Amino acid sequence: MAYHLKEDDIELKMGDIDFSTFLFVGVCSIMTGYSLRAAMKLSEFIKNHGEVPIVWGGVQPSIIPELCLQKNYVDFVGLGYGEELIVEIARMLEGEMKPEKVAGLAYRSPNGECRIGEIRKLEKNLDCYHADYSLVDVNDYINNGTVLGVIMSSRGCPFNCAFCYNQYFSKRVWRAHSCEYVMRVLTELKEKYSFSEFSFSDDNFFVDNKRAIKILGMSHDLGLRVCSLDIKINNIKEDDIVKIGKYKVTSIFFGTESLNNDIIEYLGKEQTKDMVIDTLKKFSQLAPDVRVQTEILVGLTAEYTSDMKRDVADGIDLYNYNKNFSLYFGNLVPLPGTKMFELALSQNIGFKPSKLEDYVALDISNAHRMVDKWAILDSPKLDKKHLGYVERYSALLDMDRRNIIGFKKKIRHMFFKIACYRLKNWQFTFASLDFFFWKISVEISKLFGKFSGEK
Ligand code: B12
Ligand code: SF4
Repeated sequence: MAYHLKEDDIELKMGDIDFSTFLFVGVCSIMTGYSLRAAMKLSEFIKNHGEVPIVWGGVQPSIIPELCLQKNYVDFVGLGYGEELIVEIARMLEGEMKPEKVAGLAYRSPNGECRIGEIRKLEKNLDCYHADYSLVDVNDYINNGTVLGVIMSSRGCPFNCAFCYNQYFSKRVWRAHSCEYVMRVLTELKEKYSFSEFSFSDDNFFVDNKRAIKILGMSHDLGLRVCSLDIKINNIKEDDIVKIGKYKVTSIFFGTESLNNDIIEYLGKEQTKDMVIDTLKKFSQLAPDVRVQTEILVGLTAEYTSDMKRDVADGIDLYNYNKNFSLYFGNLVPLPGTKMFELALSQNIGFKPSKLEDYVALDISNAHRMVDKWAILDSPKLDKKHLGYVERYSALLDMDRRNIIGFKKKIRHMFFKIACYRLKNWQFTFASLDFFFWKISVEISKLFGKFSGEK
């Protein structure tokens, strides 16, 4: 049985279940931040409603199993990829195996200490795992004919970005399903559900270009449109861009992170500002209908406020190279297990998560409030507030500027221009007024759309 829960649904959806009939409950895909808070709340709720072993897994518990096992509502932690591990955990709980024999399992010894079994070996052939979509209602993931977040054609990434979980989780090993497997899954889903677009949730879809293009072509032939995929620009060639356009991919995303070449190097990104600009220009020339999305991170460890300001201003200049482009400024969170996390600790300016609750607080939505614990701000109070605005104004930057016809588009464009001005000049006086007027204009646009039929 599988449940996909939101934090507020726990009591409503779990209240009537008799957990004592279960062999165990697995709390899955736990991430740093509010996902962890939900996992804690759910596990505590279940423990209070019946005696059943609770097993945690996902990218966050895998890196801090000791802290997780300090909570009495967590009995076991599965480390790393779980397809085979979960079966062995079930066998262990049925008495067929001892915990110490289960590779990749963290458990409590009889005297309460955390013990971690040996590291599991990675299965190279991903096709031997077949996701059982019948366990969830895929309709829950379909919105206006688009399926989001349920299809992965590969796992891991060979790159070494200093802030990314791949450093410890996949150990930079990239594993891929065959094209035939991906097509089989898509065909099965298409027969059963009504959708015309879908996204790939791969970390890096373009590790093997030939394979990536083949999958895009096959999806296109199947009558499906790929609405988003993540790429790394080092791998992309002109011919790939032409094909991405030809197969009508709606949008691609790549991480820019910074336009300051020293910082890019510090991030281990293996790219340069010129490469970013070149990619934008090429998409504009060779695949103008493909929306190009990217992100610049602010509040990096060892980044001074002046660096941040310059990066944000340079980021706004990227709009000159592609009209079907959108940029997001995200606040960095040093995630456990990454080099960035170690750097944040070594700064010695207050960053020192030591209990599970500290990892809950380490939430992206909270990042600008905590940023002075890892970034070097010239005027901490002001800059923390400004970093919050930087992220909020990002939302106003997302618009297609190829044709600005119609009332709604003109209003949107006006706010786009305001956001560009504010960000480029780091000018946030009376910024909250912009968001107030933005809210009002959204309401007016809705009304206007209702009367004029404009979308
Ligand atoms: C799709 C996705 C999303 C979706 C849906 C998330 C979801 N699954 O609920 C959305 C858009 C909502 C999302 C949001 C966010 N995401 Co996200 N997301 C992903 C993505 C691309 C795929 C996740 C996924 O479903 N994978 C498939 C599952 C099967 O993989 P898995 O969770 O790793 O599970 C495996 C193992 O962990 C293990 N396992 C998992 N559970 C269990 C349980 C047991 C009992 C056992 C034994 C094993 C086990 O077995 C599984 C199979 O091998 C990943 C990157 C990636 N490619 O994995 C990022 C990723 C998980 N997200 C990340 C982040 C940072 C976020 C956000 C904080 C981003 C933001 N700016 O807000 C938010 C937080 C959301 C939240 N709830 O807290 C980070 C997490 C880093 C961290 N340290 O936590 C990742 C790794 C991306 C990255 N490169 O940094 N995300
Ligand atoms: S390219 Fe993307 S997925 Fe790969 S290591 Fe860097 S951030 Fe992670």
